[in-house]
Amino acid sequence: MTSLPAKQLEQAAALRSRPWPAGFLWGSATAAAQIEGAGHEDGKEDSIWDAFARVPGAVVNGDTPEVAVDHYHRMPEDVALMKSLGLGSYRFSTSWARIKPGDRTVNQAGLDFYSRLVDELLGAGILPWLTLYHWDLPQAVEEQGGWASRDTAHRFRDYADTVYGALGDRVQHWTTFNEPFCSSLLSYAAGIHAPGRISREDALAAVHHQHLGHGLAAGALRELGAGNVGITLNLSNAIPADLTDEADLDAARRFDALQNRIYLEPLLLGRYPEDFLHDVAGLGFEQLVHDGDLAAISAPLDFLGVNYYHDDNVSGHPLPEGDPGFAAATDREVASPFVGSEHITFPTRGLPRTGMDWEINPDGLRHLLTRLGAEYPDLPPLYVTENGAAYDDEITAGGRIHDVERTQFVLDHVGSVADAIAEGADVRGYFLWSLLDNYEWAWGYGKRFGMVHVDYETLVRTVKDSGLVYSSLIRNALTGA
Ligand code: IFM
Repeated sequence: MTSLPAKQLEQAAALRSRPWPAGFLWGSATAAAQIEGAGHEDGKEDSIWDAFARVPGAVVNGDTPEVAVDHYHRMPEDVALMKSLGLGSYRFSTSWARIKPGDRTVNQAGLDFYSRLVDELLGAGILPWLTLYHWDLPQAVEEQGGWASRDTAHRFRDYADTVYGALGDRVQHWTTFNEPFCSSLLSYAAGIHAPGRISREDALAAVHHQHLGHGLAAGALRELGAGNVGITLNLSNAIPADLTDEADLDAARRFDALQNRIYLEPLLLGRYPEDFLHDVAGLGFEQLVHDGDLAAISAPLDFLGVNYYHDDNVSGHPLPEGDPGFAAATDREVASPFVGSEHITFPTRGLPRTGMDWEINPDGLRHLLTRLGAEYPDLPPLYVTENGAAYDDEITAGGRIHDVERTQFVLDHVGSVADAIAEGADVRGYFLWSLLDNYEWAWGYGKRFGMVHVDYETLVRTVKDSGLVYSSLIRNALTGA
């Protein structure tokens, strides 16, 4: 700790003394396909990410999730690491393709792995926070239609049932989906995530069928006795580049619908946004929504997970010459197919950026958390289920990783959560993304988000300075020191 910049040490000390609500959860998050490896061991079969990674050019460097960071074999060591960091909770996902390979029969070895993980966590005093779907659909299900098929929602409910049957006696917190924006629009319209489809109709079907899968699975979990069932959304503040420009205002409205409201409104209000339905008229969306679907989708949530990385500065005009744009625009251009000929662009605001080229604006997190409460009166308790930053890390000769920028990112965003709470937002936990460096999807292993560095040759784990600071922060916040 002594080699940390004085300003960061002071900031960490000040954060510890903010009035964190009793029982506030401090955790970290990962996802199965990003860390487990053992891609085809003990009965696991292809997920869409195994298949997508084999498509030439789909993933940077041709990186695959086959080995990842070998968490499947190093799980006890990783849980010991979590314990040493003082984590109160660990958010992980289960792999459908490991538990029900090809969605045919239950693979006991797959279930056993998660059962051992849960036992290990509980033994270490760490609360397990389970996500059922973090993007790794069994490839066989994709070949039968994937999320464009309504049947996949029913299969997902059955898979949820299976996982609950094995772990429901010990896991209290159940998240159905992680970031359906990515697993529908980015995956089926933009083609940049598995399965790599480029079809507006399929993407819209994926949106609704994932909502339906959530509703069916949440209902089944509750019937089986689950007490804490929720979903995690990746939300953003859509900021019109020029508040006086009609085209920018309209682009921000459309972007806000696709990134935020087409998830929030069905879940919290039992309807799809009118303006979105108008924008996609003619693409068959309304025919996908059957009687009873929205009632199932909008059954009360016990919590809403919010993943926040950046805001989006939105314009309805072509980028000015020389403006490289906000790099996330390559993802966000997913919005464009739904809005006719007019483009949505993301002009630079001159803010600092992370290694993903994402803008850094910590106050955006405070703004998002407080405005959700204002816009949705029946909002359930919120948990920040992901927040973090990728940077190029270097190990010093002394074996340390002085990730000053990531440390600053974490301190500033945790401060922003404290500000939101002070303004009345009901936020009950914060999970840093990510515990370990891992497989960053189509960006492969080049983007490191971990508070723990992983040497991809030796798989040795080394806690970075950001991990040391986070650990000190949460230990003291927990004890009120
Ligand atoms: O790595 C991802 C994670 O799987 C989902 N949320 C965003 C992270 C960083 O891109």
